[in-house]
Amino acid sequence: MPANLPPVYHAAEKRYRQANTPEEKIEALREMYAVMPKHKGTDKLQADIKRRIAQLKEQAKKAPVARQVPQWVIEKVGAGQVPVIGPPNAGKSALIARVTHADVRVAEYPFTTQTPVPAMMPFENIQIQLIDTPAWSQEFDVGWIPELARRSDACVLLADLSDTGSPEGIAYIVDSMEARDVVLIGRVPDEREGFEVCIPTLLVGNKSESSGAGAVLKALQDRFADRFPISAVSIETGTGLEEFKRALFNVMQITRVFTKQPGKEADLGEPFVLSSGSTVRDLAGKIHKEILANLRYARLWGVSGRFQGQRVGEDHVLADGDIVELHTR
Ligand SMILES: Nc1nc2c(ncn2[C@@H]2O[C@H](COP(=O)(O)OP(=O)(O)OP(=O)(O)O)[C@@H](O)[C@H]2O)c(=O)[nH]1
Ligand SMILES: [Mg+2]
Repeated sequence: MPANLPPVYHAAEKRYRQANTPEEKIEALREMYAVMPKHKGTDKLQADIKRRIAQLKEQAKKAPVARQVPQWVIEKVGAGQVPVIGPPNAGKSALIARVTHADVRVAEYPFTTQTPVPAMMPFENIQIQLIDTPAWSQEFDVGWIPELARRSDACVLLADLSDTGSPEGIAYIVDSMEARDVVLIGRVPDEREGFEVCIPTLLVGNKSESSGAGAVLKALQDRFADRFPISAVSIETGTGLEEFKRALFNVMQITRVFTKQPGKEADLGEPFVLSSGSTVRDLAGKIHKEILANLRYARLWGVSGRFQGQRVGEDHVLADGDIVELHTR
């Protein structure tokens, strides 16, 4: 039976996922419980929420002091936060060094990277915040990487095409994430239930110039093509890097819109970044709550209007590249 959870539930659930302290988590869970419909279809979820609240209360009792912000809580800047995750030596740091201006350590030996390092990758008119992460494999399970991924806007899974063990290495990471309720998936389904969080993910095979790379790429495609979009790059030769950026942008499901004042030229500098499916109302809320409260209608120039200057209501779904003039009371 579908649970038909209301939007307020999903909003509270998002707060739960992004909460940093047990108290914040408990508060969000209580709200989720309060607003959810109580019927047979939600029995399991109700029990699950109660169990989680009880566990968190126990936890809070045991560790009342540790108030430090964990190292994986990195302030989000730009159009989205995207950890680059993968087995040892795949080239995670090399990728970040190549597409951003960050000075990260690249080395032949595994387990070079120890802490998460953020770096901005320019793409067209936006900046995407990539995060370098330590290697993750069966030999070395990095417990906080799922927590980083859970809070992120998208992930890059990086595989080494010169290593025939890559499909196994990637499968290990995907499964370990799922065991922690983080589902990496190419396209996030519209409807979901329970505590799993789905993170849009691009699988990238690196070292495509190495011998045997074709066969490893094929093995990755056979195993993961119905789950993730897959790109191949060679950081060494630069092959595929532009396609990688576009593929990541596509996975992130972003809509970029520009705003304009009545009677003036549009500001085509930095766009507002919204998630796909966002409406005129979402844009107004992102700009200012006063504008949201007094919103009457919008005029559109660009992709999603039927004609230039078309008047649309607040439910109108915006398209990438739209220019929007908001009219308030
Ligand atoms: N042949 C080849 N080697 C590459 C390529 N990209 C990176 N490498 C090499 O792969 C090795 C590992 O690169 P890193 O960027 O340190 O890999 P990492 O995934 O960050 O590794 P850890 O931090 O140890 O997990 C280095 O010797 C790089 O020079 C590539 O496209 N082709
Ligand atoms: Mg590294």
